[in-house]
Amino acid sequence: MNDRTIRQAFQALDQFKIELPSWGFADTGTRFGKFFQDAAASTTEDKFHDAGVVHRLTGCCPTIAVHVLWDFAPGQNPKDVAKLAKKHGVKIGAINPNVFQDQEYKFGSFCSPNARARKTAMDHTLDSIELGQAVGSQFLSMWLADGTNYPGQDSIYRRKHDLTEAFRKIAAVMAKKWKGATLLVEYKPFEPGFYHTDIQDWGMAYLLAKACGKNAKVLVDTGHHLPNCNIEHIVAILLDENMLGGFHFNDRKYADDDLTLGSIDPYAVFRIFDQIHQHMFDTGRDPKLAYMVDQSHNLKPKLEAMVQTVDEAQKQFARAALVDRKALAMAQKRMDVVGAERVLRDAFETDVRDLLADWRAGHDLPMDPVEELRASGIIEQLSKQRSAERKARGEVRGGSFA
Ligand code: PSV
Ligand code: MN
Repeated sequence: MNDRTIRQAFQALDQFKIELPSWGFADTGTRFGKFFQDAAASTTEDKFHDAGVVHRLTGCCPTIAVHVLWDFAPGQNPKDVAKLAKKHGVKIGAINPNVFQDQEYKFGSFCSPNARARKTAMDHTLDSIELGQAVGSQFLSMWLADGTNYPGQDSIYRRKHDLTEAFRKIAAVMAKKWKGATLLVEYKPFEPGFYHTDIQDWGMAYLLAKACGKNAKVLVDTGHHLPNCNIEHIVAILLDENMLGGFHFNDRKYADDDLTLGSIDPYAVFRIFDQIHQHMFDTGRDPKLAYMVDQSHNLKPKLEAMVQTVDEAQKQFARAALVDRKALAMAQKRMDVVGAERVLRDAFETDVRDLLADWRAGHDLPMDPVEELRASGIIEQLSKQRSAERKARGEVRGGSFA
């Protein structure tokens, strides 16, 4: 690495911010059960506290995404929730309406054949828009569980039409009431709909976002693709069309596994960031993407898993900044396949740990945030404190190992 490339990587790290999900700090489970962690966050304040810890350790997580039903109590003043976040050194990021949990949504939300369910979903989303505006957020992230389980169960056409009309309305209300905010349209090919999903892939998310107008873009959740899908290709196309809004980062081996970023395939993360850096290099523009984590930590201690993910994201982002773009362009022009690939691999195989440590030292951050967290005793202290608090609240839950 020479001085120029180090400067490049430092600049990239200065720009790189990644949002944490409030739900990544709380107890979650699989379809088969929940495994509890004593240090897991129970309250919204616990989640903000934990996000604050991650931000203090890494310096690049100033915002936390919230799920409306999980993080706001009914009737609560949203400004109080924003104040709570501020108290812990973070701000509220993307607002996630929840139109998948209530019994009413058994056959879908905006796509349900039942007009009452469609209206409930719309009312909740309009409330979420008010919330987002009140807390100063910039994003409304929409993920729907809508889909069907059996051929013939419902009209795919009718569902698409109702969905498009609903999203148009949401975007129009946002444009009027929530200036500057973006509607992020998330897709997922299956689960819980196992025959068809109404927003199944980037093509459908793109169509919906296009139908909405300028304030809607596509959100790519890395776990929401069929096996072997070339995600960086999707990223490149969406960037080129100015239709990429942001990411939900996680890793997977089989399906939407929600594993920590890069735990299975770090090169895939690098290749996504590479396309983003390439686009910035080609256009000279920053696409201002909303980088977010969307993980559910079942076995790893939640705080450790989050810091590990952020560290990995910074590593891969810095590596992608090291790609010698001119050498790559020349190799491509020469049709030198091996040469071009070697340029990418050179960057990917660079050990950036010292570079990251130097960047952190320059920002008064711990050089190894995972190690710092493990040595700090914070998790042990939270385990004791939160167990006592749960006991005092009379909360009963199963025993836990950690
Ligand atoms: C759905 O699988 C998803 O990726 C959506 O982003 C949800 O909001 C999130 O996970 C939490 O359930
Ligand atoms: Mn997601």
